[in-house]
Amino acid sequence: MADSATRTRSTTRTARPPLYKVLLLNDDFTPRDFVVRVLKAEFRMTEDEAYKVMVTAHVKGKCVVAVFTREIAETKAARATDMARAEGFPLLFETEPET
Ligand code: TYC
Repeated sequence: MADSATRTRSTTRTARPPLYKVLLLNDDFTPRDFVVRVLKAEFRMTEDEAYKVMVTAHVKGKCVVAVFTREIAETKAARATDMARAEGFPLLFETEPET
């Protein structure tokens, strides 16, 4: 068969992995500054990005922080939540599959 001819693939392309959202949940106790600090540290956000996400969660109850593959989303959510526990704050990050 000539190089330019069309041929049927003998293998299937690898599917893209499913993606998971990391959600920031509001609470009445964690200081705003601390939420911003955690977002900057764990999700590499700028001050402005982190502030906007914090205010959205504060007003609406929750906010999508970022989207990753499952293991990365779960690890980052756990690390961010642990940072808050270490300081005695109830701040919570959750993961949820993207539909
Ligand atoms: N609601 C908190 C306060 O008024 C601040 C806050 C914002 C906490 C966002 C959590 O995800 C959060 N101190």
